[in-house]
Amino acid sequence: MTREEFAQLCLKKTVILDGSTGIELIRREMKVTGSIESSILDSPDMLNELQRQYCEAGADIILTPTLGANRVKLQEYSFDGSVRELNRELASLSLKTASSFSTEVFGNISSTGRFIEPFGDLLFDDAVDYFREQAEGLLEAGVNGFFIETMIDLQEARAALIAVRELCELPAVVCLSFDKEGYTLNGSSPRSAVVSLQSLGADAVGCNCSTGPAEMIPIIQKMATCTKLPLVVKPNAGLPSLKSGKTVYSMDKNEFLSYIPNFHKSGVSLIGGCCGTDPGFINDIAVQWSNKVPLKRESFMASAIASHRTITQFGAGNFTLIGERINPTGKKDFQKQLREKDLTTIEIFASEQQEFGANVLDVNMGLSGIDEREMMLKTISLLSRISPLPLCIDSTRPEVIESALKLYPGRALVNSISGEKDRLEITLPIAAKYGAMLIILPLDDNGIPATFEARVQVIRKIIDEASKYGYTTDDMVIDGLVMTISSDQKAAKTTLDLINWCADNGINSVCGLSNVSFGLPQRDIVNSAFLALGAQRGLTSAIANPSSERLRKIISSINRKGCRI
Ligand code: THG
Repeated sequence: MTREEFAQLCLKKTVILDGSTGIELIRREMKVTGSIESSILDSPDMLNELQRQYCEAGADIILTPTLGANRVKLQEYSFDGSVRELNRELASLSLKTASSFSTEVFGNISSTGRFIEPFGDLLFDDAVDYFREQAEGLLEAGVNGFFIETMIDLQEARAALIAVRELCELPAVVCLSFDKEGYTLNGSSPRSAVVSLQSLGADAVGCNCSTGPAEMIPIIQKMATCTKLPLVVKPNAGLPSLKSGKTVYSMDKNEFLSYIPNFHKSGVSLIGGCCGTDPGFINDIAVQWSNKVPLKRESFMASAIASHRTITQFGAGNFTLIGERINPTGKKDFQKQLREKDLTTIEIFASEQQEFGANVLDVNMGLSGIDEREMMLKTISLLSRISPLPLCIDSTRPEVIESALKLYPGRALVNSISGEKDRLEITLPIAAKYGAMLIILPLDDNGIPATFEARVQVIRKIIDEASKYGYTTDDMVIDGLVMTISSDQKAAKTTLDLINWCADNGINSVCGLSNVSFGLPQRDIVNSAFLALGAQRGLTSAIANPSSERLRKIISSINRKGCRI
């Protein structure tokens, strides 16, 4: 099944998924020794019987019984065989059963049970390797797509999706598990999750397990506001309890079914069940919903970046303030600290800038005599844990950007892509792989074009190049390239004209506001005056120092009036 075919299917009908596999097999008294996955290999007939029932019930997609078939989980059961082979064999069983039906088989990937850096000690690269190994086995069997689910950590979901995308262009669905309050175990929000996963190339996003259907409705509604992707729900049949030594789920299929109209209204396209559901549930869902066309979702939030907790949207009438301070340029004490790998000031800059209303934090670790990559990673790791604000990764070095984007548990803004050859050939594909949003600098290997027209030409070329990786102008913020006014007054006018051009073309714009006043006294006044001029031309964001009260007042007046004063 191609990604396009999957997208079409999700538009055409409510896609019916299967219900519980492992739990249902245990309820049917499958003999378990070691992991459920290896036990299934010993009872292939029981799996065949269950999956045949799901296909007969009307499931459009069933999942391979490989939920825990990753190296880390299997090691808990002292599994010493080949992870790839186990996945291939299990997937082959499902594919064989489904071959008599028009049902697709998606390879199921789930949590390792460990937390990944920056939230835990499992290295991100190692996690990607474990998921790649599993996905390779599933692919060898010939699965039609992937279903990454029950993820309690956005970072782990990212790792699994990146592994799948490194291997193939098959459809990939990603579901996380949220608690009653609507966050994953380590605090990822539904909006952050979908913004991040959409940018990494997921084909559908949603939630499964953990709670019953009632708690999933507000989560899905939040997701629907900021993704254009099809939405998925796979609730548990209520909450589990122990009855005479057996785990039972509180909800019967009629009660479960009573929530589905609400899911439909909230924009869900794919429905199945998780723990406690069985072919009877899926049969009734299919009978009532299979022929219903999912709701058309018209608008969604474009131009959003995300930390693992919150999102920031560029444009849409709000001015975005990117705090400039985590940058050693011109700060002697901070430079000394960075040379000693001391992050105290970074922590202070992060919280001060947030208090002063920053919506994003720029992080620049460009300083001679330090390991820029190491310090960038330390900073991202710290900020991901202590600050809710999304990050703007400010570096000229592709290897720094690559490591930073990999580690960042969200969708970052890359600062920046220009028309220079190495930026287009090296940095742009890296940014695309990790789904970053881009700051576009209108300069190329010949330097900064002097005229407005020549700058627009460079921008058009970069937009063209980026579109080859699936980028649209919604994923870009164009930099007006502010220079100090003390050396060239004409340059400021070119910058303003470019901002105007962005506004006329509906593209977001940014400027490094403090550049304008380098070498001048009373910098705050000059910066503020230039912000007002930019706002008048439709500027939608600035990299600036949020501690200036004058600046903040101008921003609040922009926000009151819409983007153009
Ligand atoms: N465009 C893009 N990114 C950028 C810039 C840009 N990143 C860097 C820079 N320009 C924007 N950031 C800063 C950060 C600090 C200063 C200026 C621009 C600055 N620092 C004071 C100094 O050097 O004297 C120190 C002030 C302090 O102590 O806070 O001026 O244009 N895409």
